[in-house]
Amino acid sequence: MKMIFIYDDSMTTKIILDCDPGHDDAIALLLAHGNPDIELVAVTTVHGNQTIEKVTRNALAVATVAGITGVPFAAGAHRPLVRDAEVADSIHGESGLDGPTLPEPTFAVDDRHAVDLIIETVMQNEPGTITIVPTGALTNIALAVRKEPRIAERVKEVVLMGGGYHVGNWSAAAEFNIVIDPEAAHIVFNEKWKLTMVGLDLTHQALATPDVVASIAAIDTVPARFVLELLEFFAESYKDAQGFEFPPVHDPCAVALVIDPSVMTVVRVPLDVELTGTLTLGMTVADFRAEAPDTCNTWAATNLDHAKFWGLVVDALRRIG
Ligand code: PIR
Ligand code: CA
Repeated sequence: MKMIFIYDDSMTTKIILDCDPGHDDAIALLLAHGNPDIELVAVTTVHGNQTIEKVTRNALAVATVAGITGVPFAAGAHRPLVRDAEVADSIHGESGLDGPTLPEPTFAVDDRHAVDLIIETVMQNEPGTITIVPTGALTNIALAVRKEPRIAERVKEVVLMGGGYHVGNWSAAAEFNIVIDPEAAHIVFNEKWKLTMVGLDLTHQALATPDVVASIAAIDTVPARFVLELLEFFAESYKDAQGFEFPPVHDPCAVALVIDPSVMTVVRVPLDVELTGTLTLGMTVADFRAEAPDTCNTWAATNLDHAKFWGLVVDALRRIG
C-alpha cells in the first residue's frame, strides 16, 4: 500500500515580528526562525534602540547570520507619533547591536513601508491566522491599525514585549518601548484585538545566567557564537547601567509565549497606558482590583518557567545549526 504523508502545519503560528534590533530583538528573531512551530511571515523594523537606518541594517545582518531567506524585511517609522526620537545607546551601543562583528547583509530591504507590509500580510492571510509580535516601540502597529482598521479583528492576537505593571526601566514607572511612543502604545492597548503584554515583570525573570551561557557555548556554531557575543555585551551594559548581575533578555519572551503558552503564566487584566502623568508618562496601568470581565481583551504575563524558556532558545539555535 502506498502511503502518502501530508505535512500538517496546522500547529505552526504565522507571526509578523516588528522589532528594533537590539541585542534581545536579535535573539527573538533567531528564536522565531529556529523554532519549527513558528512561521516567520514578515519582519518589520521601527525606530527605538537605535535609528531606523541602524536597526534595519542590524535586522538584515542577523538574518544573514541565521540564514533567513524568503521572508520580507521592511523598514518602518523613523520616529514616534508625537514626541522626539530617543535611542537606547546606553544599553545597545552606537550601532544598536554592539559586540559581534556584523556581516554584510546578503539581501536587501523590501520596497514597501513596514506599515503597508503589516497591513498586506494580515489582509492577505486567512482571518485569525496572523499573530503580531512587537518587540519595539508601537509606532508601526498604531499607524497600521489607523490606516487599515480591519486588521484589528483579522489578526489572531498581538503578543508584545513592553510595559510592566510593577516596574519601569526608562523611568521609575515606565518601560522603554512604551514610554518612547506612549501615544502609539495607547492606540495599540485600546484596540479590540486580544493583546498580551509580556512586560518587565516577566522579562526580568529571563536572565541569561551562567548555565544558560554555557549551554549556548556548547552549541559551537556561528549563530550560537554570535548570540554569545551579544549576551556578553548586553551583560556589561546591564551591569553598568542598571546593576544587574545577569542581563534580562526581554524580546524572545514574547516569541516564546506564542510557541508554547505553558512557558509563562498570563492573567486577564484591564490594561491602559498613561499619557498625562508627570511622573508616570508611559506607565502601563493594570487594574487588579477585581476579576477581569469576559469583555476584557488584555492579558499580562506574570511568571516565567526559566528552564523551559531557555530550552526553547537553545533548541532553536541547535536547529539553525
Ligand atoms: C532594553 C531595551 C531598551 C532599554 C533598556 N534599558 C533595555 C529594549 C529591548 O530591546 C526591549 O525590547 C525593551 N526595549 C526593554 O525595555
Ligand atoms: Ca526591542
